[in-house]
Amino acid sequence: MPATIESIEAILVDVPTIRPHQLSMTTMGVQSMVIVRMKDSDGLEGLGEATTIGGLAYGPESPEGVKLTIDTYLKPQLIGQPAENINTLKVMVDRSTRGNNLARSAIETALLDLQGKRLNRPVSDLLGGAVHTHLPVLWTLASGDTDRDIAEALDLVETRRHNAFKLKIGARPLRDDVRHVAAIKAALGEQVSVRVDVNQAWDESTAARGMAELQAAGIDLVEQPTPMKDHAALVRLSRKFHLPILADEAVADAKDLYHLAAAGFAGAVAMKIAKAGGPARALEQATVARAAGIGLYGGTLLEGTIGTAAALHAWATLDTLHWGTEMFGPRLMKDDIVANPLTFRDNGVDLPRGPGLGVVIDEDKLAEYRRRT
Ligand code: MUC
Ligand code: MG
Repeated sequence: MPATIESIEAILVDVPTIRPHQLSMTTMGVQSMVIVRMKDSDGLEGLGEATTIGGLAYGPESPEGVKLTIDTYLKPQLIGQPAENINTLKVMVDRSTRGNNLARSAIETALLDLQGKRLNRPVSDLLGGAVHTHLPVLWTLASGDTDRDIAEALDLVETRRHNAFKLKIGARPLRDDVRHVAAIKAALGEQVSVRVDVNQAWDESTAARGMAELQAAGIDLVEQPTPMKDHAALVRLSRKFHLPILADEAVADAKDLYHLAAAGFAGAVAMKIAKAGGPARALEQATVARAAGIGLYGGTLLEGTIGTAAALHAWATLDTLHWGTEMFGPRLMKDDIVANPLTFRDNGVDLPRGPGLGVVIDEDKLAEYRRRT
């Protein structure tokens, strides 16, 4: 008898951040995650996670909405189904559900974790096999204060936690942002890579001025300078500057990337399991990117350890990640709900060992941070 899916629980969890995290659209003091626990008839459990930034400030799915989607729509379809053919289950969900990629990502992750545990293999094996066991990870400086950001970065460089940094800008006038970024780059020096993420805050002419000044300041990469739907602006900017652009909000899945590439975009793409609808779907973008000569980057929506581990299993299957990864989400949070946190060392993170995601829930911590309604 093949194992069937017996129960699915979607749990809202709120963990404070170690400091305010300031983006162009919101400042975070807490991270809210939806943790999925999927049990099968053999007693195995698969874990998944869906996480976004600032409720509805970043994207169209909120943590509360993800829980509702899973509880009301996805769970009733999946209960009682054979758990072992993930593609069949994905086809079923695709037929009944549009959008809702965060919820789908949590479900795909839980199915992969369950399958990995059943087969006693890591999730990366289910995705074709890891070609790396250690991945580079940058850190985001976003305290909102230049001196505090510099002190934070110098400490992380000194302890070999990170040697690349992303600065969140776009909330302040351009002149102030450029001054802030240039001061940090000057303090960190040539050996350290400094990039910026504008999170869509600029119009095209502000972006053109900003990119010229950031190029002169020695910045390596500019992420999503213009609004997500303005593909034409992203294409024009990418052709105007040598400073590369990283497309983030503009590209959720392989189809978005195909359209951007076909329009003439030259640059790189931030893959995210949440945007794409799961680790396997996120990897579909890598195929399009490789065909179009677009660089790859392992992105995050600031997931906790479960979502971060799922993404790492996916990114580890890629030979080249031109811009590394930003899978530091668990370290932005004050605490962890897993018993075996990821190992961050040597400017990167180790791929967790399986079976499955290689992550074990800490029941006491989950009870502590679980949202009480
Ligand atoms: C984003 O837009 O890239 C990733 C790192 C970070 O600090 O924010 C996220 C979202
Ligand atoms: Mg971004």
